[in-house]
Amino acid sequence: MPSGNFIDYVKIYCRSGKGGAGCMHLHRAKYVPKGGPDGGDGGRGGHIILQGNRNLWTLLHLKYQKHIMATDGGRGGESRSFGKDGEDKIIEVPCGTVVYDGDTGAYLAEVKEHGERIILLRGGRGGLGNWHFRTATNQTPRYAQPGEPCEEKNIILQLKVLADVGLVGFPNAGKSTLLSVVSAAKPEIADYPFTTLVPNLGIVSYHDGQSFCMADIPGIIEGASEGKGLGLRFLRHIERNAVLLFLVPATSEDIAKEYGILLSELEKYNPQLLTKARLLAISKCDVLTEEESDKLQKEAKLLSKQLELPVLLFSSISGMGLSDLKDALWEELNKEQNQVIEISHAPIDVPKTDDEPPVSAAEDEEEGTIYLNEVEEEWDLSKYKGIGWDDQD
Ligand SMILES: Nc1nc2c(ncn2[C@@H]2O[C@H](COP(=O)(O)OP(=O)(O)OP(=O)(O)O)[C@@H](O)[C@H]2O)c(=O)[nH]1
Ligand SMILES: [Mg+2]
Repeated sequence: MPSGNFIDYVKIYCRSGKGGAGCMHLHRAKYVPKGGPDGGDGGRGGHIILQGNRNLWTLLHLKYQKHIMATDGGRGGESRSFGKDGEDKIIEVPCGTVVYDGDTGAYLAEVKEHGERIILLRGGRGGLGNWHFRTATNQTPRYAQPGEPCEEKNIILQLKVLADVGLVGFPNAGKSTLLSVVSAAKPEIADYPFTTLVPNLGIVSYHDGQSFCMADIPGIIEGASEGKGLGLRFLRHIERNAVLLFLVPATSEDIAKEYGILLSELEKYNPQLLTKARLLAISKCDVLTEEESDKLQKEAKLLSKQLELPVLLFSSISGMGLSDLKDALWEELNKEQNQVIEISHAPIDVPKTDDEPPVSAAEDEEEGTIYLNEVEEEWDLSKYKGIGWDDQD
């Protein structure tokens, strides 16, 4: 996928619909004296709803959508007719989309599954018509409820791709090459750092038609948490992974140190990442001579004890160790304790330099709670004079 099309962050101004006003009306018909109140209720305003869709992989379809507004509820009418409900707006998002408040950066919700619906902003309830307010002592209530106001919010949608295995490594470690040999994905591969600019996903097929999903994310360097390289922006894509596969090339001078740096960058981003199952794989083993290879095998055993995690050797070019690597990943994925991939989402920083301030919807609206008020402007009471409605007993 060209990097311009991988959109994993969008900011949208959303507004639900206002509730329709209830109607103040007194029934009038020939030969029906004192027909009584018959004002209908207003309709509900439309909700803003998020819905998970497994066929979407990015937020590209929302890139140019800066405002999403549901429609308002209709006003109630005479003869107790209800106002029409406002139309809900459904925003389809890929599974794994996290919603934040666009102004404070606070976490709001997460859409995890296909078809899952979250009502992000509720439409205002419609007001009650004056029919509801008839009592024995007030048979001609001349008021109806206004509709509830709408809700509005700037939201940030962030995608955290849902993969089983996430690849973590310095640039040029061979992450994309590994993904390209174990899956059908065709990521860009080159011998310069930061070839991969956006995450790539691939489905790795395993025995008996089973498979798991692997995510290749851009390389991490020391100081990434301070914004070096591509920073930690893409680390969120491994937050939901069950297993993290660290890649360190065989040519590295100090494998343990390189692994340590990667781990500490992850910790700075989100300490919860360290609770995930980890594997260390030493890539590009084809470049080693037989002697070096034997030496590394022994070193790997020591490392495994020292770091308390499985250490494997492989080469994407010669294919050496690939099936052992898949076996090890599959084993980790199927462990009970690795099934739970829940993680709490820390609030995000909201960039200050923002585009135009959102159009304020509530400007013309009364603030505060709903109260009963007299709806007079649209109902000219004088025309009912003399036909019996007003007569107080
Ligand atoms: N000899 C050898 N070279 C490899 C192997 N795997 C990858 N390479 C080479 O290493 C270089 C970097 O590979 P990539 O897969 O692009 O590395 P990456 O980790 O995705 O790098 P970034 O996307 O920049 O983070 C390429 O020139 C590959 O051909 C391997 O197993 N053996
Ligand atoms: Mg790459």
